[in-house]
Amino acid sequence: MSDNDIALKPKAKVKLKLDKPKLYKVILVNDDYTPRELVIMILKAVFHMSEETGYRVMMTAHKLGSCVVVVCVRDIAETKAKEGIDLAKGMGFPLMFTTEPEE
Ligand code: TYC
Repeated sequence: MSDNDIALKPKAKVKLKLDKPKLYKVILVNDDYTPRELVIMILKAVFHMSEETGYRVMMTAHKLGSCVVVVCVRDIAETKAKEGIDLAKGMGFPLMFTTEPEE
């Protein structure tokens, strides 16, 4: 090795190990007061569902008591749930969305 040579030491490899984010379910909860059509309208507006998917999700919650709407990261899940609740509330209905961690 001449004097001009620079001994290149291999750089320590930086390996970022990111934990995969925990996922949360947004759950639509049935009630006796919110009109079916309004539930579908909110599912379409907040969760970008088609009329048909909105109808099926609404009817599942109506018959079984609740239905998972979407699974996503916590921040988005909580924001979407709040948007749905607030839209219904603004029209005087008690529609509820909850969030819970996926197993
Ligand atoms: N049960 C309501 C009715 O008969 C409709 C409804 C469905 C409300 C699903 C909430 O999450 C719900 N008008």
